[in-house]
Amino acid sequence: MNHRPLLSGAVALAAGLALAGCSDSSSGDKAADKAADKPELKVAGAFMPEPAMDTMASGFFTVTNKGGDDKLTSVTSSIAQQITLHSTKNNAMKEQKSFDVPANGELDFARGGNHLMFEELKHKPKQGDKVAVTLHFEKSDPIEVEVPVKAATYNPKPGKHASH
Ligand SMILES: [Cu+2]
Repeated sequence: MNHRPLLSGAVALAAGLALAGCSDSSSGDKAADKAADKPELKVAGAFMPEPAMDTMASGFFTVTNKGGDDKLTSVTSSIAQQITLHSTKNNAMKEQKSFDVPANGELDFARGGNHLMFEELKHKPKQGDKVAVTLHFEKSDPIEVEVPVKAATYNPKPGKHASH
């Protein structure tokens, strides 16, 4: 129950409208919604390193889950034309269609690992800015996150650092 200020709500609404044409998942049957397995998601530690390029930026965060399993299916923001989900393995990035948010577990995005790729930026974010981003899940309602833009080298989890 983390209520966001009105502004990000408006942004999310706009993003939702823009996306409406892409969604064909209105056929979800509520009966399959087992109450006991309901995911309980929380997003923390979000940040975007100030991008070096005008067109592309990356983003990181952690989703913790105190309930049943879920899936991160897409991410939207009014700042970018497209946001893709990437994993990194052996220093090679790979685009993913979705990421599992395991039951009673977490989905971690960190430098050198999973990351968001903001493509075709509408403007270049600067350190100190906040970027409104909406995370979309298979089961849970979308979660809005105000992602702070940090220094280009910012890394809160240096232990996981790898070149990227
Ligand atoms: Cu990438």
